[in-house]
Amino acid sequence: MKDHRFKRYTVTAALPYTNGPVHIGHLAGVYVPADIYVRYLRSNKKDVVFISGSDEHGVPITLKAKKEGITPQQVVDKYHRIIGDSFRDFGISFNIYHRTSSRTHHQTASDFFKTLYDKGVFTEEETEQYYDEKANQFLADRYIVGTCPNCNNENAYGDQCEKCGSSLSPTELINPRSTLSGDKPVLRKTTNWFLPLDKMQPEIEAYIDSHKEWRPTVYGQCKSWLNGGLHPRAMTRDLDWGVKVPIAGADGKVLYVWFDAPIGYISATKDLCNPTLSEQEKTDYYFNETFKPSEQWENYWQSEDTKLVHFIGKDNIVFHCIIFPAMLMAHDKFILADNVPANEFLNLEGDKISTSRNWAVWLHEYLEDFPNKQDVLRYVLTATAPETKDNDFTWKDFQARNNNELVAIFGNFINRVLVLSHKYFEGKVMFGSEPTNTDQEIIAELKAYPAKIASSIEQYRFREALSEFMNVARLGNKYLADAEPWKLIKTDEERVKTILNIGLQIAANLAILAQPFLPFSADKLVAMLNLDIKDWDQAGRVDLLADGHQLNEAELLFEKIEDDAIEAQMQKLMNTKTTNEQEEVILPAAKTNITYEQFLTMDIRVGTILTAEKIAKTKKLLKLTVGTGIDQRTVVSGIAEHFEPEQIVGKQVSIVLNLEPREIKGILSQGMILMAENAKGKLSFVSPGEKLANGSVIR
Ligand code: B3M
Ligand code: ZN
Repeated sequence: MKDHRFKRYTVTAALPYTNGPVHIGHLAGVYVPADIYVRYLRSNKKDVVFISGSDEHGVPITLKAKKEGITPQQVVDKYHRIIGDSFRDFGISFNIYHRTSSRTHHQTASDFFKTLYDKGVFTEEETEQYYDEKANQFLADRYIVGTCPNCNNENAYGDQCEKCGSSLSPTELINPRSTLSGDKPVLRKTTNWFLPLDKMQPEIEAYIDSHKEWRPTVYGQCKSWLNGGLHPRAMTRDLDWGVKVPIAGADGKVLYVWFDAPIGYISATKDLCNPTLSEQEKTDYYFNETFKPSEQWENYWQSEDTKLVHFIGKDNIVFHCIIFPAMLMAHDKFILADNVPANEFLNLEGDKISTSRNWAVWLHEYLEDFPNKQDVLRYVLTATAPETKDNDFTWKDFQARNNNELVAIFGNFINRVLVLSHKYFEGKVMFGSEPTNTDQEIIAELKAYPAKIASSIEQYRFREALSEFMNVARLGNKYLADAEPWKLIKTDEERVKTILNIGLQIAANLAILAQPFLPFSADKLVAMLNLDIKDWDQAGRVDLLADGHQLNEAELLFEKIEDDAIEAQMQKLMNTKTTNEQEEVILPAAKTNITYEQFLTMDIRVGTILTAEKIAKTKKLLKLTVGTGIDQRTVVSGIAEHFEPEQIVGKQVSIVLNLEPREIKGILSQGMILMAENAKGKLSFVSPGEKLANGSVIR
C-alpha cells in the first residue's frame, strides 16, 4: 500500500437502527464494502479497528415499541441480538459491534455534549412544537399525522407524505392529529440547544473542499447543502428515550439521535480498547477475538496519522459529512473523516426496499435459507453494488451470478486444477520442464493483478476490484483450457507438471486475493491448498507453493443453485406483496347503529344491466338501463372510470330500488347500483353468487 501518511485506520460502518433486522440493502450499501476494505487492510497487516453497533435511540425505536406493545428497551434488546448474530454469521468482521444504550455510550455522548456546552458552542432557542395534552408529551414529527397540503393524503406524517413523497414539517399538515391520543395537538413553547452550523459554514466548507476526491455523489450532495446555506440545527429533543441532556433544567429532553449516534463510534472504540471491561459488558457487545487493537482508543480518534473512513448509505451523507464533522470541529480534539464512501440504494425486484412493508431479503432469513452461502450473497451484492447509482437485486440475477460466475469460472478452475493434480501427481505440486513463452506471459499477467485490485479497493471501487479478481480466475481457466494438460499427460509428463504447477500458483494467488471479497471460500481454498502464506504482499508470486508441496483433498468451492430455491424466494416475495395489499386498507370508521326496522325500509334487489353508455362531457358517469324484474329503469352510476360500458352489459348487480329518484346531468336516475370499494378506490359490483331471477330480494 502506498499510503504512508497513515499509521492506523478507524473504519466505521453506520449503526443500524435497532427497530428491525438487517436486509440486503444495508449489506450492499454499507457492511459488505466496509468489510472488504477492512479485510484488505488487515491482509496488508495494517493496524485497523472496524467499528459498528446498534443505534438504539430515536423515534423509529419508540414507534416500533408502540406498535408491538412493548418497551423501547425490549425492542432494542431483541434486534440487537438478531442483527449482531446475523452480522457475525455473515462474516462481517467488526472488531466490536457495540450498542448505544450502553453505559459507556451514555457517558461518552453526555460528556461530549457537556464539553460543547461548556465551550459555549450551542445557541439556545425557543421554538413552538406540537404537544399532546392527553399524553403529556411533545410529539416527534413521526408521531403526528394529518392531511398532506400537496396531495390531500389524510395520513401524511409530520416529516413526510408517503403518498406524494414530499417532505413536510408538522405545522404544514392540515388537521394534524397525534398518533398517541388521536387528539389535535397544540403548539407549545420549548427550549432546545442548537449547533450553529450557519456560523460554522466556512470551516465546514473548507473541509469539504479539501476532499474533491470523494465520490461525486457524496461531494455533490455536500456542496448542494452548503450552497443552500447551513442552518442552526437542534441537538436536543423533547423526548424521553435517549441520552439525557446533561444540564440542569433539561428534564424531559434527550440528545438528538443524530448527535448521539455517531458518537457511538467513539464509545465503541473506547470499550474495544478497554482491557478492564466487565464480563456483563463483554457479553452485551460482539467482539472479534482475532483482532485485538494494540493501542488506546484516543489514538484511533485523535491522532493525525489515523485514517478515519465512514461507510454509510446515501441518506446519511449530511450527518457524516457535515453535522458530525461540525461536532468534532467544535470539540477540537478529534480527527475528521478522510473519506465517506456512501453508496446509493439497492432495490429489490424493481421495488424500493422497505422494512415497514417487509419488502426485503432479511439477512437472518437468508442465512437460514442458504446455509454456508455467505460468499454468494457477498459476491452478488458487490458485483451489483450501488456505488454510482441505485441498483436492483433480483433472485434470477443472484442465481445466474452464482451458476455462471462463481461456479463456472472460479469454482471450476479450482476444481479442475486440484482434481488433475490429485489424478496425475497424488496431490503434489511438481516443478517440471522450463516454462514456455506462453507461460511467461501468463505469469506476467498474473503479477499485474494484485496492484490493480489493490488500487481499486483503495479508491473504494469494490465492484471494479471484484471484477478484476474474477479476471484472475478467468486467466487460470483459460490457461488450463489452452494448455490442455489432459491431452499431454501420456506424452509429456514434465510439461503437465509445469502446467499444473502454474495453475496451482494461480489458485494460491486467488486464495490470497479472495480474502477481502469471499472470506469463507478463501479459507476453504487455503485449506485445500494447504497454504501457509496469506498476506496480500505475497500475491503476484508464482512460488507460493513449493516443489513437492502436498495438497489436501479437493472440495467444491461453490454449488449450483437450482430453480426451486429461487422460486421459493420469489414466492416469499409474492406473499409479501399480497399481504401488503390487504394490509394497506385503511378502513373508514364504523357508522352508528340503525334499527332492524330502519334496515327493512331499504328495497335492494338483484337486477341486470341491459344497456350502458358514457354520459357526454362527464368523466365518471355511465347511463345504465337495469332490468329489475319489476320494470326497466334508468340509473346514473359513477363508475365510468372503472368499467367500459360494453364490459358490464349483462352483469347481475345489486340495486337499491326505493332511493328517491334524482336528476343527474339532466337524466332522472331511479335507483343506485351497490359497489364495493377497496382502500385504493377500486370498485367492484356486488353480485349474487349465482345467477338469480331479476327482482330477487337482498336482505
Ligand atoms: N441509524 C440511520 C440508518 O440506519 C442511522 C445511522 C447512524 S450512523 C451513526 O440509516
Ligand atoms: Zn402528499
